[in-house]
Amino acid sequence: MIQAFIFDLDGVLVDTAKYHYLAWRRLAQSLGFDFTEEDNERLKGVSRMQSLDILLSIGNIQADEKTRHAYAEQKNQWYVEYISRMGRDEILPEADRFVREARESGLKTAIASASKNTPLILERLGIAELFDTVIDGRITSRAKPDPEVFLLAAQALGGEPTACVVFEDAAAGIQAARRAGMYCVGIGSPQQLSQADIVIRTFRGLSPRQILLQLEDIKTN
Ligand code: B16
Ligand code: MG
Repeated sequence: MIQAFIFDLDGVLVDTAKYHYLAWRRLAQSLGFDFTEEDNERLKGVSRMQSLDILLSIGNIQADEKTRHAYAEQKNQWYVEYISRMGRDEILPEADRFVREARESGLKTAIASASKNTPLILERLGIAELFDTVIDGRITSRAKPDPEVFLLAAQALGGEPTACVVFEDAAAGIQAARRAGMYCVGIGSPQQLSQADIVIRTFRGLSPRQILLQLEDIKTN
């Protein structure tokens, strides 16, 4: 029986990808090259240092360890500037209502995100109290597609991985959920997220019960 819903943050509950993009593009431009929205797609769900390495390879730039950390720090300062101005209106459509309903129906809820800025984002959106536990990039040592973040969330909730459903927008996150032995609902395009058990475009008009029924159908067929 499903006992918990585990939510990725960026791209599932809030669209911070646009702020990551603005900050990465600012860094690229300061280094003398351009960074497109298409390039930014490659960074979704990927850790900060891995994202930097992808960006530097696009600009064909080599940098030593110290310089790489300085670049990442600069990008993060700009990113934090942007997200500090976010408000509740930036919660993705009906995502908070969906989480609230899941809790009311007796499910446990968790955040499992690669972002070290998770506490700031939850505070800006005013949704921290909707989650029993928060596992994020400050705690984990291995990035998605490694299952660590989801396994730690299940452990903190006291549930078996097979009793958890993960909500993810990134292919690497879906892979991580599968490796953790969990069900996975993709948020986005069915073509890009074909490894998920179910793919939805948005939480709009959707109830936790509908998700549970669809997963039940998959199990029995
Ligand atoms: P930060 P998620 C991920 O969050 C983002 O999708 C990814 O673009 C970002 O690089 C990563 O967090 C690290 O974020 O620089 O704030 O620590 O999708 O796992 O919630
Ligand atoms: Mg994400």
